[in-house]
Amino acid sequence: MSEQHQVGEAAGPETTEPIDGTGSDSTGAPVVAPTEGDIAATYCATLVDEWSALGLTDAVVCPGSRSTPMALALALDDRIRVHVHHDERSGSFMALGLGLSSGRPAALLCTSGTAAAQFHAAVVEAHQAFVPLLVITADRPTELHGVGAPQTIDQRDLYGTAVRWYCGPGAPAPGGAPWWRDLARDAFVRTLGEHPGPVHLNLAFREPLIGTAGELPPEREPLPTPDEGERFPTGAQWGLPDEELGRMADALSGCSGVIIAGVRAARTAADARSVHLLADHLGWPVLADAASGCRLEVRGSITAFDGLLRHGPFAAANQPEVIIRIGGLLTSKALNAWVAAAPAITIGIDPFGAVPDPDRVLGQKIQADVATVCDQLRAVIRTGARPEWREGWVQAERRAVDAIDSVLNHHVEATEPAVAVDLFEMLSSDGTLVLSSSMPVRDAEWYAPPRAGVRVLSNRGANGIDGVTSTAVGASLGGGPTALLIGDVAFLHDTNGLLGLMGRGVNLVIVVIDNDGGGIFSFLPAHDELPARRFEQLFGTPHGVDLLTLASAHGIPAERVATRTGVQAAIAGALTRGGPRVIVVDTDREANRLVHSEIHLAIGDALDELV
Ligand SMILES: Cc1ncc(C[n+]2csc(CCOP(=O)(O)OP(=O)(O)O)c2C)c(N)n1
Ligand SMILES: [Mg+2]
Repeated sequence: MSEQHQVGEAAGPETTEPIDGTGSDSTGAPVVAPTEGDIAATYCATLVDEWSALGLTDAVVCPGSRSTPMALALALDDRIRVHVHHDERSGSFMALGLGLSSGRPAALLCTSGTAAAQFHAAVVEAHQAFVPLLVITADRPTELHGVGAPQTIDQRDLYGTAVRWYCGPGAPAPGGAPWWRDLARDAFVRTLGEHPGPVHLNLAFREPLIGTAGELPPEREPLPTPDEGERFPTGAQWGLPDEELGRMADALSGCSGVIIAGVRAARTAADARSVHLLADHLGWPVLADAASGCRLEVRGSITAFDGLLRHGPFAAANQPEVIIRIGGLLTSKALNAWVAAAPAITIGIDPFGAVPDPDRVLGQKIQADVATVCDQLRAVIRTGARPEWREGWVQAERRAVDAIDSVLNHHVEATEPAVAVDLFEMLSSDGTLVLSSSMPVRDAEWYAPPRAGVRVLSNRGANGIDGVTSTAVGASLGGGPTALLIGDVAFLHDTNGLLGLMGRGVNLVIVVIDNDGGGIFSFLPAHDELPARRFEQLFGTPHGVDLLTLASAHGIPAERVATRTGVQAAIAGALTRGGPRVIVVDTDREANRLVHSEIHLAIGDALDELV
């Protein structure tokens, strides 16, 4: 439940002020009492000062009047980079992207009214994906509620259960000053708690909204800051207690098993190393999502698991006795069905205690630090699987990867899987790749090569196709080359993500797969069961929008390509030139369905030869 917190109005004034707002000091000189604007300016400067001290570096500010005191305070603090965004929905996803890539909350500010409601989708994503986010909505003071004041809605608990904390402290009054820094700390620290996520401060301001900040309340003892290089909140820092470790070691010892690494399974390179060291020790393969941090170029790292497990004989012949799942859910239905049907002990490990389990297959959920548990298990387990167990997976992986390559190499035209593969291969190893929901995330999961160092991000908390461009823009604000792989519908959903992009000083290559609609639906039963016209109307949803013109309207250089070499040249050029660029890749939904079938068949044939 959200808490209410009164630090402003509830606290009486510290000093008595004359009614007319004037008085005199001890020397008899006239003293002008602070206006509401001055109080708000001091209050906001205090919150911002405290947040800066705690490590806030970025704020996304959406224009509006009621938020003036906070907008000015953020802009006046040299330690904070202010990113202005016209559109609250895109702006909120930009703040989400900042938090997703840095592991630190960005501040997100808007005026009162429906502007605040526009943040909701990003707040939900931040909630479900454990992304820290400091949401600040401006509001009218209490006396303007319920009387039809313009641009006034009920903003209390606006985001419901999606926030870690809600606080509506009322309009500031000088008497509350001793608690202003506490309010700032409470909000900031809660974004980074055991379960990082969004916090909502609903700050009321009275007119006048512009004033001069006075002396700030004294600073507090600094809080410990996270270790240098710790990019993400790490959740649980502990491992398994001895007794549980013993039980788990017994269960794993001598068994043939797999580790399935989903999104953000490894939050650091050390996590990934520990996962692979344990897998090596046990003689198990690691089935690693492209966004897991565990897809490394090492023996036993399996990338083509979707294709392998679509092949019935392989899936049946390679039943594990134990499955360890780390990180988010994978999109591969073949993999998830194989896990659900496996007569295996299935254990989930997650530092936030949040391993997704929609099929209810987990026999045990462990909230612990991934690297610590892996290291502990490696130290106590003596016997691994038979060597043939992992060898079977390694051989099959090699065959499957060759099969994928050879199918893709036969296509001169741009194919969607090849675009994913090429983008992964071409991005420099200090780069960040953002994947949109729908086919981009799947093509990357199923076909992307291992790329150590490349950071892969996507909105997998709620799997929306909204705010994806803005998420990538937010991620790119952290510096370093960033690429986005996105479908045309998702791109259209967030064209306002392009607002102001040329002025944001980022290196962002946006690769739009333009199949004129929702390509993913061609893989669903509706594609075969509905008349073609009905399918196109409700699922295919062609739009015919010229995406190049759209990019040009924002002054963003853009080009359209239709061949694989064209795609490669465009990506190479964009990465070399830097800055924002849109590359629109022409594909066809029906052809995409066929190329995926071609790949599955080729993998099947390659595996048949193995037996
Ligand atoms: C906000 C939101 N609306 C709708 C959906 C449902 N949805 C999932 S994929 C998709 C189509 C996406 O099309 P596109 O981005 O072009 O990718 P493609 O399927 O062509 O790969 C839709 C509408 C969603 N996930 N999120
Ligand atoms: Mg599409």
